[in-house]
Amino acid sequence: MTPIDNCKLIDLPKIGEPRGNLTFVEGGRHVPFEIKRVYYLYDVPGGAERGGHAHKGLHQLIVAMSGSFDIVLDDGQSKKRFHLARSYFGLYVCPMIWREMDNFSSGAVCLVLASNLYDESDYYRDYDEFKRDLK
Ligand code: T46
Repeated sequence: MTPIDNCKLIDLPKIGEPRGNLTFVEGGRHVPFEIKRVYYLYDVPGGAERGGHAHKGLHQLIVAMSGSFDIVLDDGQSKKRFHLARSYFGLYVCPMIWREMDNFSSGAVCLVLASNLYDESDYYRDYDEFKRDLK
Protein backbone atom coordinates (compact mmCIF):
# COMPACT_ATOMS: atom_id res chain seq x y z
CA MET A 1 0.00 0.00 0.00
CA THR A 2 1.39 3.39 -0.98
CA PRO A 3 -0.01 6.86 0.01
CA ILE A 4 -1.95 7.06 -3.26
CA ASP A 5 -4.14 4.17 -2.08
CA ASN A 6 -5.65 6.56 0.50
CA CYS A 7 -7.00 8.66 -2.37
CA LYS A 8 -10.27 7.31 -3.63
CA LEU A 9 -13.54 8.09 -5.30
CA ILE A 10 -16.25 8.73 -2.74
CA ASP A 11 -19.82 7.94 -3.69
CA LEU A 12 -21.79 10.93 -2.36
CA PRO A 13 -25.42 10.74 -1.29
CA LYS A 14 -27.85 11.48 -4.10
CA ILE A 15 -31.51 12.30 -3.54
CA GLY A 16 -33.10 11.65 -6.90
CA GLU A 17 -36.55 13.07 -7.61
CA PRO A 18 -38.56 13.75 -10.75
CA ARG A 19 -37.83 17.46 -10.15
CA GLY A 20 -34.07 16.82 -10.18
CA ASN A 21 -31.22 15.50 -8.06
CA LEU A 22 -29.66 16.80 -4.86
CA THR A 23 -26.26 15.80 -3.48
CA PHE A 24 -24.80 16.93 -0.18
CA VAL A 25 -21.46 16.63 1.58
CA GLU A 26 -20.99 16.82 5.34
CA GLY A 27 -17.52 17.41 6.78
CA GLY A 28 -16.31 14.59 9.00
CA ARG A 29 -19.05 12.29 7.67
CA HIS A 30 -18.77 11.96 3.89
CA VAL A 31 -15.22 13.30 3.82
CA PRO A 32 -12.55 12.52 6.44
CA PHE A 33 -11.98 16.19 7.34
CA GLU A 34 -13.82 19.33 8.38
CA ILE A 35 -14.50 21.65 5.45
CA LYS A 36 -12.98 25.11 5.87
CA ARG A 37 -12.82 26.38 2.28
CA VAL A 38 -14.61 25.93 -1.02
CA TYR A 39 -13.21 27.00 -4.38
CA TYR A 40 -13.95 26.17 -7.99
CA LEU A 41 -12.34 26.24 -11.39
CA TYR A 42 -14.48 27.25 -14.36
CA ASP A 43 -14.16 28.75 -17.85
CA VAL A 44 -11.07 26.55 -18.31
CA PRO A 45 -10.01 26.86 -21.97
CA GLY A 46 -9.75 23.66 -24.03
CA GLY A 47 -6.28 22.14 -23.77
CA ALA A 48 -5.42 24.00 -20.54
CA GLU A 49 -3.69 22.22 -17.68
CA ARG A 50 -4.12 23.06 -14.00
CA GLY A 51 -2.54 21.71 -10.85
CA GLY A 52 1.13 20.85 -11.03
CA HIS A 53 1.62 20.91 -7.27
CA ALA A 54 1.17 18.97 -4.03
CA HIS A 55 -0.06 20.05 -0.62
CA LYS A 56 1.85 19.47 2.58
CA GLY A 57 -1.16 19.19 4.90
CA LEU A 58 -4.34 19.95 2.95
CA HIS A 59 -7.09 17.34 2.50
CA GLN A 60 -9.43 17.87 -0.45
CA LEU A 61 -12.50 16.51 -2.14
CA ILE A 62 -12.60 17.30 -5.86
CA VAL A 63 -15.92 17.11 -7.72
CA ALA A 64 -16.85 17.65 -11.37
CA MET A 65 -19.94 19.78 -10.81
CA SER A 66 -20.47 20.06 -14.54
CA GLY A 67 -18.68 18.63 -17.58
CA SER A 68 -15.59 16.51 -17.04
CA PHE A 69 -11.83 16.54 -16.58
CA ASP A 70 -8.97 14.21 -15.67
CA ILE A 71 -6.72 14.25 -12.61
CA VAL A 72 -3.44 12.38 -12.40
CA LEU A 73 -2.35 11.69 -8.82
CA ASP A 74 1.26 10.86 -8.05
CA ASP A 75 2.69 9.93 -4.64
CA GLY A 76 6.25 9.71 -5.91
CA GLN A 77 6.01 5.91 -6.31
CA SER A 78 2.93 5.39 -8.43
CA LYS A 79 0.50 7.39 -10.55
CA LYS A 80 -3.24 7.02 -11.10
CA ARG A 81 -5.46 8.82 -13.62
CA PHE A 82 -9.08 9.55 -12.66
CA HIS A 83 -11.76 10.80 -15.05
CA LEU A 84 -14.32 12.89 -13.13
CA ALA A 85 -17.63 13.37 -14.89
CA ARG A 86 -20.42 13.07 -12.29
CA SER A 87 -21.37 15.47 -9.50
CA TYR A 88 -22.24 12.62 -7.11
CA PHE A 89 -18.66 11.33 -7.04
CA GLY A 90 -15.84 13.14 -5.30
CA LEU A 91 -12.16 12.32 -5.43
CA TYR A 92 -10.61 12.46 -1.97
CA VAL A 93 -6.99 13.62 -2.16
CA CYS A 94 -4.86 13.36 0.98
CA PRO A 95 -1.74 15.45 1.71
CA MET A 96 1.58 14.83 -0.09
CA ILE A 97 0.07 13.88 -3.45
CA TRP A 98 1.24 15.62 -6.62
CA ARG A 99 -1.63 16.31 -9.03
CA GLU A 100 -1.98 17.36 -12.67
CA MET A 101 -5.36 18.19 -14.21
CA ASP A 102 -6.17 18.18 -17.91
CA ASN A 103 -8.72 17.12 -20.51
CA PHE A 104 -11.28 19.72 -19.35
CA SER A 105 -14.48 19.55 -21.35
CA SER A 106 -16.24 22.68 -22.45
CA GLY A 107 -18.27 24.10 -19.55
CA ALA A 108 -16.46 22.00 -16.94
CA VAL A 109 -16.70 23.20 -13.34
CA CYS A 110 -14.32 21.70 -10.78
CA LEU A 111 -15.43 22.17 -7.18
CA VAL A 112 -12.92 21.67 -4.37
CA LEU A 113 -13.81 21.24 -0.69
CA ALA A 114 -10.69 21.80 1.39
CA SER A 115 -9.67 21.21 5.00
CA ASN A 116 -7.99 24.56 5.44
CA LEU A 117 -7.83 28.18 4.34
CA TYR A 118 -5.58 29.22 1.47
CA ASP A 119 -1.92 29.17 2.48
CA GLU A 120 0.75 29.36 -0.21
CA SER A 121 3.33 27.88 2.19
CA ASP A 122 1.30 24.62 2.15
CA TYR A 123 2.17 24.10 -1.56
CA TYR A 124 4.99 22.24 -3.24
CA ARG A 125 5.14 23.78 -6.69
CA ASP A 126 8.47 22.18 -7.51
CA TYR A 127 8.35 18.44 -8.21
CA ASP A 128 11.98 17.82 -7.14
CA GLU A 129 11.39 19.52 -3.81
CA PHE A 130 8.23 17.40 -3.31
CA LYS A 131 10.18 14.21 -4.10
CA ARG A 132 13.00 15.22 -1.78
CA ASP A 133 10.61 15.72 1.14
CA LEU A 134 8.93 12.33 0.58
CA LYS A 135 12.09 10.58 1.68
C1 T46 B 1 -5.81 22.33 -6.28
C2 T46 B 1 -6.45 22.49 -7.60
C3 T46 B 1 -7.54 21.51 -7.86
C4 T46 B 1 -6.02 31.90 -3.88
O1 T46 B 1 -5.70 33.08 -3.73
N1 T46 B 1 -6.88 31.29 -3.01
C5 T46 B 1 -7.26 29.99 -3.14
O2 T46 B 1 -8.05 29.48 -2.32
C6 T46 B 1 -6.73 29.23 -4.25
C7 T46 B 1 -7.11 27.78 -4.42
C8 T46 B 1 -5.86 29.84 -5.11
N2 T46 B 1 -5.52 31.16 -4.93
C9 T46 B 1 -4.61 31.80 -5.91
C10 T46 B 1 -3.20 31.25 -5.94
C11 T46 B 1 -2.78 31.52 -7.36
O3 T46 B 1 -2.26 32.82 -7.46
O4 T46 B 1 -5.14 31.58 -7.21
C12 T46 B 1 -4.10 31.45 -8.15
C13 T46 B 1 -4.25 30.17 -8.96
O5 T46 B 1 -4.02 29.05 -8.09
P1 T46 B 1 -3.33 27.70 -8.60
O6 T46 B 1 -2.31 28.01 -9.62
O7 T46 B 1 -2.86 26.95 -7.39
O8 T46 B 1 -4.58 26.99 -9.30
P2 T46 B 1 -4.72 25.47 -9.75
O9 T46 B 1 -5.99 25.37 -10.50
O10 T46 B 1 -3.50 24.98 -10.43
O11 T46 B 1 -4.87 24.65 -8.38
C14 T46 B 1 -6.01 24.85 -7.57
C15 T46 B 1 -5.62 24.82 -6.09
O12 T46 B 1 -4.58 25.79 -5.83
C16 T46 B 1 -5.14 23.48 -5.63
O13 T46 B 1 -5.27 23.42 -4.23
O14 T46 B 1 -5.74 21.24 -5.76
O15 T46 B 1 -6.96 23.82 -7.82
